[in-house]
Formats: sequence, structure tokens, C-alpha cells
Amino acid sequence: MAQSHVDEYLEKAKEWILNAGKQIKQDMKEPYEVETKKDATDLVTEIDKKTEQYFIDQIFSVYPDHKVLGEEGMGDEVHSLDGVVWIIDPIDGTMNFVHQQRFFAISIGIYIDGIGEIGLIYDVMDDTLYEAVRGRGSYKNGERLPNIDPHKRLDDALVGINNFWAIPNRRLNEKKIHELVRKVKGTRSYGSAALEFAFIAEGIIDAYITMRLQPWDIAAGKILVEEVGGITTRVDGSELDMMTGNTVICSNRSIHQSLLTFIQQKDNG
Ligand code: 2AM
Ligand code: CA
Ligand code: CA
Ligand code: CA
Repeated sequence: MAQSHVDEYLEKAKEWILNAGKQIKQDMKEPYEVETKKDATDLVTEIDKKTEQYFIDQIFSVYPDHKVLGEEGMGDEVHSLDGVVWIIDPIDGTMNFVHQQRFFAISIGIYIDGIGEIGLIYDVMDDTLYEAVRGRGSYKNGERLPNIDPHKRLDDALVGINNFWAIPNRRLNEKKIHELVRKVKGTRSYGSAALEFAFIAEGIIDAYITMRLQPWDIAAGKILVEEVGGITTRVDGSELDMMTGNTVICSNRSIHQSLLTFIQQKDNG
């Protein structure tokens, strides 16, 4: 992929993500509709949909041959990652958006023939833009982020974990989760997967583990973390698939290995 194309996509994506953030800030001052999706904890607002539609309109007006995979399904039915695919979460952390009016982000990953080239995560209320281009490092508000500490160990780690600790799942039983919580230095739960990735890239948390994320939750974050020396896989160590749901472990390589080993071990007792 010619560098000039990447630069151009990056410029456009930045312009649109900042515009979208501005619009969200304005729209959220007025009453807006909130609906539930799968269950009462799974929210979507008219602002999520409007924002996704904004990106789709912008992208197709300039790049009619690109594809858009968005959480609210207003883009294409994407069946392959061939060509240029924009993977977009218009509001990541909708529960935070509705209940806290902060701690939500817009996430855009641009994949070209299946390879993550550009990742943008915009913390709207904090007005903080995280950006990464494959091979060129990660940046926070224009400042290069240093590589994350490769020697940090699991017992010294702040680990982002979500509500899977209370929800039965096949991979981690309750005992195992208790064991993990005792093993690490501390746990955090921010309510926005995109921000958890951004915080790992920034080095303010050290790992993130969760049992169900969709491509738009991880597309940008994976690139941001890779560009500072981290790694993101499924909890069995396999590659993430940007076409489907994934379990996720993200951290430096040493903690990643510890978490894989920990998950594979039978629980102690
Ligand atoms: P969302 O706000 O875009 O839906 C909350 O812990 C994080 O998990 C958020 O990033 C949220 O994204 C995501 N999330 C919430 N409910 C989810 C669900 N049912 N399936 C997948 N991801 C979900
Ligand atoms: Ca959602
Ligand atoms: Ca999301
Ligand atoms: Ca969302």
C-alpha cells in the first residue's frame, strides 16, 4: 500500500473523528432516544446511529470503493477484508455515555487487505486522540508514546477485566477468576474496550482480558498496542479474527505468556 494513501486516509479519518466528537458533545445536551438491543445492559442511542451514519456518508462520498463495518450495521455487510475496510465503533462505551456522560470513545481501524494500517481512538469528553499507523508508532495528542515496559510481570500488573468475572463462561470459572484477581497488582474496569487498549498503549494499565469483543471494539486498539510493542490475541493464543467475535488478551509479551499459561492451567483447588 502506497504511503501516500495511508497518509491521506489518516488525515481524513482524523478530521472526521474530531468532527463526530464535536457533534456528539453538542447532541448529548439535548434529550435523545435510548434503546436496548440484546438485553437491558446492551444499549444503543440515536446518537450512536447518527454518528455511524456520519462516517458512512463521509467515507462513501470520498471513497465509494471502500467498505465500512460498523457496530450499528448501517454500513456494508462485510464478508471479507479484501480492499480497504473501515471498522468503526461510533460510540464505544454506550453505557458510560448514557449514564456518566463521559468515558466513551470513537474507534476507527482501517484495514487494507486484512492488515491493520491505521488505528484511531478518540476519547470524546477528554478530547484525547490516540493514533497509530502500522510501522510508525503510536501517538497521544500528537506525542509519540514510548514502548510499553517489556519486563512488567503479571503480579505487578494493573489488569482491565470486564463483567465476565460475574458471568459464567466456558473459559474461566469463578475460582479461576478469583485466582487471577488475587494474583495481579490490581484490576480496573473502564467500560470502554477501546479505551482499555488505549490505556495499555499509554502504559497506564498493563493488560486487558475479556471474553467477548467484536471487531469494532478491537480493530483500532490492536494496532495502537502493537505499535508500542504489545500483543493482542484470543485467550487460547490464536490470532484475532476481524470478521467475528473474539475472546481477547492484550498486554506486553511477558504478561501475555503468563496469562495464556494461567488460563490453560487447571484451577488450584
Ligand atoms: P459498546 O459500548 O460499544 O457496546 C463494556 O465493557 C465494553 O464492552 C464496551 O466496549 C462495549 O462496547 C462492549 N460491549 C458491551 N456489551 C457488549 C456485548 N453484548 N457484546 C460485545 N461487546 C459488548
Ligand atoms: Ca454496543
Ligand atoms: Ca464497542
Ligand atoms: Ca458501540
